[in-house]
Amino acid sequence: MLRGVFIVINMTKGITQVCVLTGRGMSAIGSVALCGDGAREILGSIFQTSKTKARSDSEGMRNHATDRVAAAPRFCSGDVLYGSIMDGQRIIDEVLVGCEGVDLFVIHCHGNPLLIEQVVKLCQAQGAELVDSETFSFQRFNRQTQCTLEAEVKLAAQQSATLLGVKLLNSQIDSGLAKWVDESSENIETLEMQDIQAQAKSILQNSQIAERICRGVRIVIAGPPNSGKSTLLNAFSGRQEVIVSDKAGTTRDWVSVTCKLGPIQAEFVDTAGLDEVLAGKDLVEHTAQEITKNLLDSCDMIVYVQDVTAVEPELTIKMDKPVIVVYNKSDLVQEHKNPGTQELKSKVSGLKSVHISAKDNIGIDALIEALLSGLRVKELPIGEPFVFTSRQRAIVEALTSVSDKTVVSMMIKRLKCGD
Ligand SMILES: Nc1nc2c(ncn2[C@@H]2O[C@H](COP(=O)(O)OP(=O)(O)OP(=O)(O)O)[C@@H](O)[C@H]2O)c(=O)[nH]1
Ligand SMILES: [Mg+2]
Repeated sequence: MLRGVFIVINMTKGITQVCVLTGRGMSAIGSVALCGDGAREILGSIFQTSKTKARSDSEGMRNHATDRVAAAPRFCSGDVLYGSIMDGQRIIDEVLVGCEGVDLFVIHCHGNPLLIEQVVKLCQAQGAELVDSETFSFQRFNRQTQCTLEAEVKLAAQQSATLLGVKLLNSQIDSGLAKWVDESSENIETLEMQDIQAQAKSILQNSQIAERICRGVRIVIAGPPNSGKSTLLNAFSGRQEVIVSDKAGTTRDWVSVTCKLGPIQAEFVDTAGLDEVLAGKDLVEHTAQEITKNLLDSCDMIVYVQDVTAVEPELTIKMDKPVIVVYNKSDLVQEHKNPGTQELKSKVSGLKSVHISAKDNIGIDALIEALLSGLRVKELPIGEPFVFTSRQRAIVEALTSVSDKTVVSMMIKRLKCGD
């Protein structure tokens, strides 16, 4: 990812902000934004154009007092200058600086985090306030759009894990949530309160699906030892990520792999096999099993892997998450001949089940379809309203119970326009 340093001045009147726009860690380029009333002056005190490589008209941009690009009126939106970031007489880095708007500059330096930190510290020493990239981007979008909902869409779209998520989010500006706000506000006099409450509940349901699409899902692979959980994780990832062996209790610590699952992104987590006997063996086994149980509580879906050849299988997990039972090793046995499988089926009737051979890669496509259908990610058409920030969620949650029309009307408007 591109790293960058932006110097931001005047996001808030009189305040100059500096913000690292690019990701953490080593990379080729870093971008730092500087914005606000004092941005041009700060830039003038730390940036010096290169005589050899700057644009031919750069001489006209020099500040005579400092011989640096300062309040040069001709360095304006769309211009890019090549030069050095200076700490006094010491060169910190060779950079490109772009002017992206009135008092908004972006310094593109080299991507070593130590360099980026020095650039930021120089700006801070000149009075700029450091802000995180989320806050910075939101302020920027808010200024551009003058609409809180639209700014929130742009920020969320930047962070979406999938293209489908971006499409769904963008649809909230012209249809989706914005349309729901407009129509509800227009018809507030004639609308029944219970209709608004029901619509708010439906928006919250849509939001759960939208979150899975935009942020991705966590799917925990659980089940008894030796049932083929790690083999299944390897089948999902398409490579040998985890050790597989016929020794029960091979996986102790959890291992996760993030990969594409149809139109969404999924983190598959392989866990230590659930087994009461193993749990009582020693502290390591006991801890491994506790970790598995915690993972089961924090996931979107459970894939419960059962060895189809096992005798008297038992479903040992709580059922408060969507579960798909996977009968693995179907290459070894005919399903109808196995008494254990029948018994498990009766215990978990109502649960979706899929027969696979993780080793031979058979049935994986059917399992993926079952997962997507269990997660309901194909059930949210573009343009359906949903919420995607904690601010919006708090408002819509409140709308499920508030019954005063004046209050409801104000709350609905706040969804789009902010406070
Ligand atoms: N025939 C057959 N063998 C399989 C299949 N899947 C896994 N196995 C074998 O079953 C054994 C256990 O597989 P693992 O993937 O390590 O099982 P696990 O559930 O992760 O086991 P623990 O980590 O000990 O809980 C290995 O010898 C695998 O090669 C399958 O679909 N068919
Ligand atoms: Mg394993």
